[in-house]
Amino acid sequence: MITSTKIADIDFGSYICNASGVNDTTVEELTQLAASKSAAIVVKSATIESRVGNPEPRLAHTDIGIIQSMGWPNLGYKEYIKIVPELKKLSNKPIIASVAGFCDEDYVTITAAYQNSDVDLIEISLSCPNIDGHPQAGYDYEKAGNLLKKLNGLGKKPIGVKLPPYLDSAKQEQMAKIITDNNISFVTCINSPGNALIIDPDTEATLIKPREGFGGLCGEYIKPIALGNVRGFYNLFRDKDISIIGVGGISTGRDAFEFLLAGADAVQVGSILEKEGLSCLERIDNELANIMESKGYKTISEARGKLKTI
Ligand code: RRO
Repeated sequence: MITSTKIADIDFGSYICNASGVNDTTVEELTQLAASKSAAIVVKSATIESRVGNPEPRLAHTDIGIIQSMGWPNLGYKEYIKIVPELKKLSNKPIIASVAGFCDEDYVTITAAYQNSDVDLIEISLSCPNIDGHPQAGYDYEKAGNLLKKLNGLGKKPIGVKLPPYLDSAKQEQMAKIITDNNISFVTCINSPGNALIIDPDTEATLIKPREGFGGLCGEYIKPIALGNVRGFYNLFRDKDISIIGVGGISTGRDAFEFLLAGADAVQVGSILEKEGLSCLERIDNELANIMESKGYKTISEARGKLKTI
């Protein structure tokens, strides 16, 4: 496949996979992902215990995206580890586990368990925006550095970090240093910008119930911020062996190609997957392949990062 790629030296058969949190929470959804054209199976961020998440309505669509405050609904890491061998029987796609937690000990326990499981890559979420009293570690450099130090050396599987958006290049540089100091193999950026608020002027109300309507913003709203973050890390990691997964507002092959030019090794899709269903994975990958062919690019690495400035 012209769109095949690698993340942390692991082969991905195509460029597009699901974003954590979409169609990846229940056993049924993960089984569907295994049968889909997703390049990988990204599993919902797991906590120590299962969680039902925030009260509904907790996700709402607008014309250009989504606001959500899911609140970490998940089956708990042990359930995910149990079903991984089954998923591996159904497909040979890489499996990306996502780790969440309320304290460093949670992260250590879950990461160590995933290191001893059949997953292929482990993504540490430093960026869930929707839990009251649980600030995002991606904005607390000391906390993030200490945590990543503890996760280093728990096993041989590549560790990545899922990052919040940085709106200041100095802040991004600080995080890049923590990443390079701690043996991190890939970054996934960006998680939903938090504390967004969408108001319906007709009803004079918020669109979602939890946290008085505040939530994570997804979809077209955030694409330029995601692209800026991908490009920023691409520039900061030019001489490093760190892969970049882009996520934020990708719904067409054209969007994916923009992320490729910015420097993404692969991309994840969330809002469009929520809206269109699993068929979008193949559609976007085919659209990307057509654009690459029409421009004479034969591989992802030929086009990666080739953004021109004017
Ligand atoms: O479940 C969520 O509310 C959630 C998570 Br864990 C995350 O990482 N990002 C997000 O926007 N929502």
